[in-house]
Amino acid sequence: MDRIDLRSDTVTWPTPEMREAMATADVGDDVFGEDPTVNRLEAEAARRLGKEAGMFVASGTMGNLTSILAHCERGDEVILGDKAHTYLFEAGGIAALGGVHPFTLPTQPDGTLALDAIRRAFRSSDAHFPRTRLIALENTHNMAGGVVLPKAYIDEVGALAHERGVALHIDGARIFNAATALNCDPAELVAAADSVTFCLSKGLCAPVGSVVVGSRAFIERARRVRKLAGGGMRQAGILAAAGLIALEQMTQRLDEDHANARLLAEGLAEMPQIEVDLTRVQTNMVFFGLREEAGMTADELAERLQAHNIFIMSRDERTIRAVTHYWIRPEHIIQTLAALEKELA
Ligand code: TLP
Repeated sequence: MDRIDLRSDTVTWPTPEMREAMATADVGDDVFGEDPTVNRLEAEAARRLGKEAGMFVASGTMGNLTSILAHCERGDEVILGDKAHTYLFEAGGIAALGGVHPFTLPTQPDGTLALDAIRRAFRSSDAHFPRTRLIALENTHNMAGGVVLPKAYIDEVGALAHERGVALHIDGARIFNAATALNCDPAELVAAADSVTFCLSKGLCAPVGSVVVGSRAFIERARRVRKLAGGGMRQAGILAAAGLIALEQMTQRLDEDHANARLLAEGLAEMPQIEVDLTRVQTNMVFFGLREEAGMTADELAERLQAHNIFIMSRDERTIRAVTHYWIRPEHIIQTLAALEKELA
C-alpha cells in the first residue's frame, strides 16, 4: 500500500495471491447455482460457522438486509442496538425495502444490549403492536470500539429469543476478529444464532463480498430477497476465488492486526493530549479522544496527518477511529505515533 491508511479495514487491497486466484477461477452462472467457486465458498463459509448453508452477497449491508428480510415480514419488528451498523449506516434499508420496524435499545459500552431491556422489548400479541420477530447483535461491535461480545452473552440472547419464538441474527462483519480475540472456534461463538453475516472484504482483504450463513430453509428465503434487491450475480466465482483465500488463510493472521492496534493504543495512551481506554482495544480498532489541550478538532488532526501520508477517520468533533489490517505493519504504527507526537506538540 502506498500510504498508511488507518481509516478502515475496508480499504485493504487484495493480495497478489488473490489476484492470481481471481484470474484463473473456475466460473459459471451463479444465478443458476452453477458457479463452482461460489458454491465452494458458500459451503466452506457454512462449515466454518457451523451452519447448513451459505449465500455470497455483494456487501455486508446486503448480507444484513437479505437476512433481516428473510426472517421478517412487513410490519414485523427487529430488536437491535441504537449504535448498530444496521440501524445507523445501512440507509434504513430494512424499513425502506422490507417494512421492518426497528425497536432500538441502548447499545452498552461493551457492545451488548441489556438482557432485561431485551426482555421488556418483546411485544405481546395485542393487535396494536408490531410482531417481534428478530433480535440482531453485532460482533465485533464497530461503534463500541471494535469490542467483542463473548459466547456466553450470545448464548443467553439466543436462549431468550428462542424461548419466545424469535430468531437471532448476528452482524458478524468482523466475526473472525471476535473469534481470534476470544481464541475460540467461530462456529461455537455463533452457535446460538440463526443467521450470521460476515465480510470477506474487510480485514480479510478480499476486494468484494460477504457471506450469509444459516439453515437451508433460511438461505432459500434469503436468495429470493437477494434477487429482489438486484444482488443475483453471474460469474461471481471471480470474486469468490479471492473470498476463499480470505476465509481459509486471512482468518488465521488477524492476531497480527490486533497486536498492531494494541501497539498503537499503548503509544497513544502515553500522549497527554489523548484519551484512550485500553480495555476497549480488543481487536483491530482503536477509538481515541482528543483532550482540550490538543487544541484542535479530530478533523483538523486528520487533515494534518495527511501531510504525513497517514489517513485516519474522525467519528465526531473529538473522537478518532484507527483500524489496523493486513497492509499495516508495526513500522507503520511507529511512524503514525511519531507523526501524532509532532502534530500535537
Ligand atoms: N463498516 C464500515 C463503514 O460503513 C463505517 C467501516 O469502515 O467500518 N456491519 C458492520 C459492523 C460494519 O462495520 C460494516 C461496514 C457493515 C456491516 C457494512 O459492510 P459493507 O460496507 O460491506 O456494506
